[in-house]
Amino acid sequence: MVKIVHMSDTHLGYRARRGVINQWAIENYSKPFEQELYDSFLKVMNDISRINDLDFLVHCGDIFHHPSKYSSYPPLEPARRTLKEGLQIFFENTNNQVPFIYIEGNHGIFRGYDYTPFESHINKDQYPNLYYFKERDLVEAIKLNQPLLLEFLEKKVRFYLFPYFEFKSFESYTTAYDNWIQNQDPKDNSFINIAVAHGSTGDETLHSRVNSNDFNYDYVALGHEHGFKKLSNNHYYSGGLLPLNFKERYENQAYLIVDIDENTHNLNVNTEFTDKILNRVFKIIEIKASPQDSTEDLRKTINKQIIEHGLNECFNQNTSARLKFHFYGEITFEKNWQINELLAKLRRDFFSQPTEYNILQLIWKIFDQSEVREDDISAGIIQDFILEKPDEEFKTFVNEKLSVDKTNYDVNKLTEFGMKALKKALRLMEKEKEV
Ligand SMILES: [Mn+2]
Repeated sequence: MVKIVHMSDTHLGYRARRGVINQWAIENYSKPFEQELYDSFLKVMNDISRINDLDFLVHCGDIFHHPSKYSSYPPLEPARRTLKEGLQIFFENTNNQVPFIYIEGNHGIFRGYDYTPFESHINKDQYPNLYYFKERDLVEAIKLNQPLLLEFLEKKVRFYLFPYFEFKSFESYTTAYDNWIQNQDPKDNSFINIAVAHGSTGDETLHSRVNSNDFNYDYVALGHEHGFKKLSNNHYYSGGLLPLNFKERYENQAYLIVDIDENTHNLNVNTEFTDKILNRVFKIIEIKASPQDSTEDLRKTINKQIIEHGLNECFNQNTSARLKFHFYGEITFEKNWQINELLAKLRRDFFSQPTEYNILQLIWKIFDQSEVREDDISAGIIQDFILEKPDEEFKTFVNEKLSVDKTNYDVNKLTEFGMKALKKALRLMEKEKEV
């Protein structure tokens, strides 16, 4: 049996920012939710390092949250120290006998630079059993037309590595990547062949050869999507460590313990959910607002929620809540102003009395029910739609519209524009989700 732990998207250094109380977890060092990520990471690294007969630990990218596309700051100092400590714990407890394989994602790298914070801020060379791959390694492999792999002869295991690479951003990259990827087709089935990739089909950063069974990998360890997801019998996203934002709260995060039989190559995948470690209330609360409600009625409803969740007590960095209120119902302009004004005031009150309220974050969103009723192009529907036969269906749609309109536009050209716009919108949505 070969035993592998698959983890990903730790995002050390992530801080909740919007509508957050200004409190430190450790004075001038870390913020409360940020600290919870560090503590959870160290706990998980300790747990993993104590798994019996572990052969490999694989991390599929985004260990650090910074730098990222929108922030060129290096990782926060506590994030850097936590990673060092986590590596220390892992290698000490395993007597340096278990390889840790890490590929870079799109976070924690300086865009346009060949060196990364993992090299400039960590000194990866001090860990003898750490295997590290970044975009530059992939680019070199493409130039040399060679596979990017790591093999362990005595265990008969090969890892095929796919650090994050935006191969769809230029046509020349796309072609080069398409040509090169054939090198990643395992020739030798007497080995256990594992792909390790950071990317997703949603934003076109996961190649279809990796996403499919084309190359017959025994297991495909994926990172980039933050929720645990089983794509097929042998393709998995482990998800991150903890939910980072409210969307991710409704997914699960995990590390996976993957056992592979060396003879049959049969898989057994155990999911260890890490979102269970979360210590605080972290929740979207739905509130129906009707036009008759007075400000006082709304205030009472919210206070009732605060009490029901046990948040009317002294602020505690470990347990303080992350809350988002969703207001729905018949929302008039007046109602909209009423809610915004009230919530802004309540938040000021809560945050200015930290001995009375245990709240870390308070944000809200207002949904008008008329939006829901007329909304036939919600995100989910577009995404389902686009996965079917988008161009054909779109063409039919444009044709119908034009036959009413009776003008003579070029339907093919319009379809092409429409597809481009949709794809761009979806990519933007994916990026926003990522946070
Ligand atoms: Mn990512």
